[in-house]
Amino acid sequence: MKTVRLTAAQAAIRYIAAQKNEDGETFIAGMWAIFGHGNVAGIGEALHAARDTLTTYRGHNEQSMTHAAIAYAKQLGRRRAMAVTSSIGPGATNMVTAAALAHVNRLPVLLMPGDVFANRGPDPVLQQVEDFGDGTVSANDCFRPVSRYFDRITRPEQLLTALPRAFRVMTDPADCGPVTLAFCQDVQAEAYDWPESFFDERIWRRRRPRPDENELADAIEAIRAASRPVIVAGGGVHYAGACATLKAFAEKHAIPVVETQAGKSALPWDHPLNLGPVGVTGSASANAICEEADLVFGVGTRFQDFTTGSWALFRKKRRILALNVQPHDGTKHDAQALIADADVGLKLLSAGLGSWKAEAPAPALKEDWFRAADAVTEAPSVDENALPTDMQVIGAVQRAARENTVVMCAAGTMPGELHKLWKAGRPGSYHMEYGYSCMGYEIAGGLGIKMAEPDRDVVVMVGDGSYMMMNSELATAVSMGVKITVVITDNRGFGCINRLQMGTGGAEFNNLLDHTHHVNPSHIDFVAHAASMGADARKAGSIAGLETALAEARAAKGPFVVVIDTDPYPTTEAGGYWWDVAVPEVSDRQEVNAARKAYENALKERT
Ligand SMILES: Cc1ncc(C[n+]2csc(CCOP(=O)(O)OP(=O)(O)O)c2C)c(N)n1
Ligand SMILES: [Mg+2]
Repeated sequence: MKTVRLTAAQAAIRYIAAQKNEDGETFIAGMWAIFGHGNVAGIGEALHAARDTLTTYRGHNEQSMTHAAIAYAKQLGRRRAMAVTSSIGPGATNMVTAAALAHVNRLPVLLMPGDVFANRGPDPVLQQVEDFGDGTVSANDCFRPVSRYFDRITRPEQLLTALPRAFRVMTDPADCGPVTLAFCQDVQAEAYDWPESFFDERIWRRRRPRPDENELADAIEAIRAASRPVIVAGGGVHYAGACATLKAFAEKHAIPVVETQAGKSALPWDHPLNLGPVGVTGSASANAICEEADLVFGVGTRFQDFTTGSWALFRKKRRILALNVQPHDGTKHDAQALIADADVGLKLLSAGLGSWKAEAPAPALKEDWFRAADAVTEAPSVDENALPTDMQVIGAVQRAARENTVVMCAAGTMPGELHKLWKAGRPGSYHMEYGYSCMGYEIAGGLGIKMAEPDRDVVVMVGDGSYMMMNSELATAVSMGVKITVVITDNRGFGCINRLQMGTGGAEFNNLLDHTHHVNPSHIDFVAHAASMGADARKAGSIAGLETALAEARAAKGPFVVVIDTDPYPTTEAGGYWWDVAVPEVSDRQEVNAARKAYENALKERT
């Protein structure tokens, strides 16, 4: 056997660079890195030597650069991914939140935090967590519950099995998620005689599992037995590349489609069978169809609470059929499962259904919804003095958007409003991280999206709260010359949680900046802040000013930031569905007692 002598870190990087997707692209498109003693000498040296085959990117925070990596994979429908390396200790645990984000959203990312010395010689090293009773514990154990595959590399040759396993998980549609290879510092630098064949190019094809014949027959029967089925399209439709198949299926069988946050843009917004967004942040049209449906047919959805109205919308007595590649998702709440790739599953179902058709929904439902949505997004009249609403901001961004625009967001007021109001055109034009809804995903995520699809206009919608939590990859976007447009809606605090607090009977407390413990009122100059990192930044004093700024953004060469003050209170009243947020059973506040009563009534409704 021909062998090659390399360090474990050099071998890992060489192996990673040789793994391809079915389009012949390297599956891992690059590695984000922040070095410390846990990875600079080992992985750092290997990355430098391999810089022509695997590009290294330097972010400003391990969590946010992992967000960029994850957004990259999400935008490309999991066809490619990125890797991230950190030092040990704080650098590593900074990535744990991002690992959880990838885990919840079923997105691939390869994490390679450094780990303590396997030989334990210098223990305890700087940043080493010491467990008094367990010698095998390190800070990286925090990754275990948020990794689909976790391993600690304590000998070089473990990579011979660990790396193929890592790629199997990241490219497996059912198991897909973050992989953590915690890489002991001394092991990274240790040499080993590797079989040369280990570094041969390898193609990882997207597996498309076919359904079990009995499950397929039962699913066909379930649909045939329904008179008013509805399709709930989730993120799995995008990941399976099944948008066109879904459209053909819906059209042939006249079944209305509603979209989850991850599923939105599966069908164009103006398609007659797209009844709109479903659930807590859904449209009146979609939720009305779901309430009346006798079969809820989920395709590639996790059925999270925002989709199901905390299961008040899809009550148990309603029949649920779930087409999902992952049995865990396909059997939730006693759903009848059809375990298969969404594209394959829909095609086989359609063949089995033949010319069978459901009753098409009345067009009025959709028309009424868009009348309500358009009313809140249209520009205010010029003599209106009130602060603009987030809905009006969405209207302005929508009017400035082009066919290739991707709007993205993760947390705050905007996800719900965008779900309701954004008119998504083609698949991939709406990128919402609403599985973990992680504040701070936005700017870094926007960077990752633009790296994935450089020809698209990327518009990042971010609240002042999320911006303050994590913004420093804006400087990375500036230095990398990556152009993204960032719209900061400054409502002076955590507007959505303030409203949730009021909705559950609470006093306005600790959310808006003016309601926090303070001596000096907050005056954050977001324009100056963004400009200090090199972004082209300006303030829009009105919706008209925002429209002007968005037109200017077109000509910008790098990141363009526009800040607009918005009213923290109004949201779109139309549409929506109940959300289970537990209200205190006893309280001195009358408002809480009233909210509790309403909550208990709602709980009764759900059963
Ligand atoms: C990391 C993280 N911490 C806390 C939350 C809970 N949370 C959701 S939205 C939000 C406030 C967002 O404020 P901002 O970005 O200003 O948006 P706004 O609601 O004001 O529009 C909070 C605290 C979260 N989603 N993520
Ligand atoms: Mg805010």
